[in-house]
Amino acid sequence: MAPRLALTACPLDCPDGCTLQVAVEDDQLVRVGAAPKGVGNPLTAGYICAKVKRHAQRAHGSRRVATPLVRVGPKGDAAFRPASWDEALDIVAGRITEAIASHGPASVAPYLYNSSAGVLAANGLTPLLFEALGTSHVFHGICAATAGEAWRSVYGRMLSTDPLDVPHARLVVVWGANPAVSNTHLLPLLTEARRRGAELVVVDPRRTATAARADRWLAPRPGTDVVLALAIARTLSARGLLDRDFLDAHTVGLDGLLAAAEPWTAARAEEVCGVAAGDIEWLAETWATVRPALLRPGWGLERNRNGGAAWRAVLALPCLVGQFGTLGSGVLGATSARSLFDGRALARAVLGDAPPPAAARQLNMATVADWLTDAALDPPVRVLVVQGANPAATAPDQKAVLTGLAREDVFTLVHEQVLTDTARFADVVLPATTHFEADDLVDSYGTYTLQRAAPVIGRVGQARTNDELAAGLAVRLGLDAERFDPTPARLAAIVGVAPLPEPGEVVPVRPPEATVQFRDTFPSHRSRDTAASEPAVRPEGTGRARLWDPALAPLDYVAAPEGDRFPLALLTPATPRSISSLLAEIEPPDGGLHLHPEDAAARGIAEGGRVRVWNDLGELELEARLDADLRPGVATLPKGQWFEHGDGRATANLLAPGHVDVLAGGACFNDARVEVALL
Ligand SMILES: Nc1nc2c(c(=O)[nH]1)N[C@H]1C(S)=C(S)[C@@H](COP(=O)(O)OP(=O)(O)OC[C@H]3O[C@@H](n4cnc5c(=O)[nH]c(N)nc54)[C@H](O)[C@@H]3O)O[C@H]1N2
Ligand SMILES: Nc1nc2c(c(=O)[nH]1)N[C@H]1C(S)=C(S)[C@@H](COP(=O)(O)OP(=O)(O)OC[C@H]3O[C@@H](n4cnc5c(=O)[nH]c(N)nc54)[C@H](O)[C@@H]3O)O[C@H]1N2
Ligand code: SF4
Ligand SMILES: [Mo]
Repeated sequence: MAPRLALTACPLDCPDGCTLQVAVEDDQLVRVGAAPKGVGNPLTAGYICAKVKRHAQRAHGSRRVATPLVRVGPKGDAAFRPASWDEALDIVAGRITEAIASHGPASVAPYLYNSSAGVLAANGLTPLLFEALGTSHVFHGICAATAGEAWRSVYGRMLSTDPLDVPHARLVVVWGANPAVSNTHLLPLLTEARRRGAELVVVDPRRTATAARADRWLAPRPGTDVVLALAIARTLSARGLLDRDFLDAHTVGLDGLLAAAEPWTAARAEEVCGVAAGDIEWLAETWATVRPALLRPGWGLERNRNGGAAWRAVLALPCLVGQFGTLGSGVLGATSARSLFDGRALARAVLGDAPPPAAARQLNMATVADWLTDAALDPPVRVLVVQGANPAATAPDQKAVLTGLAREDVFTLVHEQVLTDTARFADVVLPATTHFEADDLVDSYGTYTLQRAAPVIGRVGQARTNDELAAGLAVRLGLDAERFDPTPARLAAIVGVAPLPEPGEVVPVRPPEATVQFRDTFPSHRSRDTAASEPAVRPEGTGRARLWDPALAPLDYVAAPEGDRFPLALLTPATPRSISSLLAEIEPPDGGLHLHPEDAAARGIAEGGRVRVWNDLGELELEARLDADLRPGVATLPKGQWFEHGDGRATANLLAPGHVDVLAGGACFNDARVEVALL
């Protein structure tokens, strides 16, 4: 019999939101591919990435968690016995009850990320279960927190430009993003814009595959973008290139921004950023004159101590030159539909109208290494619940994270699809469904689409969804079973999506004719403190961009304190092999340490040589790769490695520092500074 074809959607933490077509035989996925052209999300355009083509190997692979597991050996050894769901849930509920009785609800820490899960799995019953219990809240500082807060500070709730409008641009500035790897379906749109005459500028310390397609590549030293952006602002002002009409009509805070920019002449900026003054001036002039211009900032901008300042300064630039109001102008930010759902409606339906328990203790994913090892934390963490995340491999300061995960006095539940490096440390592992086995919705942060991921195969092993897990715990913890009913159609209806879209159907989240910023969507800061300068007379939703906010930290540049001890900046960019650590186990990224040939030569290192790379946090032993596409002083290792890759004992995250950005508490992976030597 020929395999059965079915449509679904990809929920992985990738901006593209592809519509998938899978082939199924004997209830097994035999192929994962793209939906035919013309079906589903137009951005998919008939192709998907290579890694998701391998997703069947993951869904049915030997690493899949098939049954609940209960630890029988030392933590970290992955010695488990199988158990029934009932037994495992009883154990977990018992430990949560004990922790609450002995140390209060804040002693329970739910590390719930689910950025590669569907909308319901991520925003459904599990966070509400822990809200109902009044446990600690674990903030998503691991990614995009800084970028999101910067966007809110400048543009409030203004929507992103629609990526489908990219071909209308005549200038595209891609800053700290590498869409050739991490947003591959944007590339054809960039190519189309270039075919129609657009200039592409890429700002990245590496000559990425995106930079290789660009007309100009500017390579700042990592973490110095705030200086580069302020120097552009100063150049625009000094040369009379500011769009005064736009600024007067649509912004506040120009004087504050220009005061912050005043010290940064192009020449002084060149010293700090390593970008030639002439290039800085060229970009300022080009941005002011080539119209329409589009900015696509990336998350590479945020992963350092200056990330918030950099994002805020970069986001202000299009306002200085008035690059808004027409198709092909504006800023491509996150398009997530989740914010359009009525999340509070679900909270009311599940939790009732009772006021939530007293403000929960806030913990941060980005500092898990600290709080999980902090002997003085009051109350201490007694139960850690990890769902939709793999902190052993993905959080900074890995050595401390592992010390925390190995604590005997912390009971750890991991709800997972596969036996990750984190799951190996669990007391109980519960098997999770993949999106091929469960009913859910898929939105994306790089397209204005909402789609259905309906089950295309039966459950693998005894896998359960996140909402089913929450329901199972809720009844054992004395909460109302009906309110915690995990039926997907019920949950979707409550948040405002009824009926569920058909597989392959796309619910447009934003009207196609209303995608232009400062024409169809405007900044709005109404949800935050309303500054005195906020024009109250404007109609709803037509507020101003806030170029500078006196309530926030100054737009300062802080140099890395390591100085000469650790002269190389270690970046850990996304690779085509994985989405974070997901799928890296199938075909791992090359684990070699990339070094610029000059940096290698200065240390007597040749291609393939065994090196040690270290800082105060740890040391890895790896093979060297000479890479002339880096700017000198920059080294790279792949994001998303498992322990078994590369060094074989730890990953790049061993060397990533645990401090956070001041704006939003975002992780600073790319502040890793290292030294390298031949072994
Ligand atoms: N294939 C693939 N796709 C992915 C992911 C993946 O792991 N693999 N991850 C997904 C996720 S979770 C996210 S958040 C996004 C991330 O998407 P991106 O932001 O595109 O990804 P990154 O690789 O983190 O960073 C982008 C670029 O920033 C550069 N960079 C690093 N530091 C600096 C700096 O200080 N200044 C400047 N200007 N550039 C800098 C890096 O060299 C890199 O090329 O991608 C998503 N898509
Ligand atoms: N060195 C370095 N580290 C980084 C970064 C970096 O740039 N450099 N980038 C960071 C970024 S951008 C991000 S987003 C984070 C990601 O950090 P994490 O979210 O911790 O990492 P993932 O690998 O995405 O892990 C997600 C896990 O969720 C599981 N999962 C998927 N769907 C479901 C579901 O429906 N239910 C359940 N229960 N589980 C599910 C997957 O099997 C996978 O193991 O990593 C960060 N780590
Ligand atoms: S990971 Fe991204 S590019 Fe790959 S199939 Fe999923 S949405 Fe598409
Ligand atoms: Mo991310």
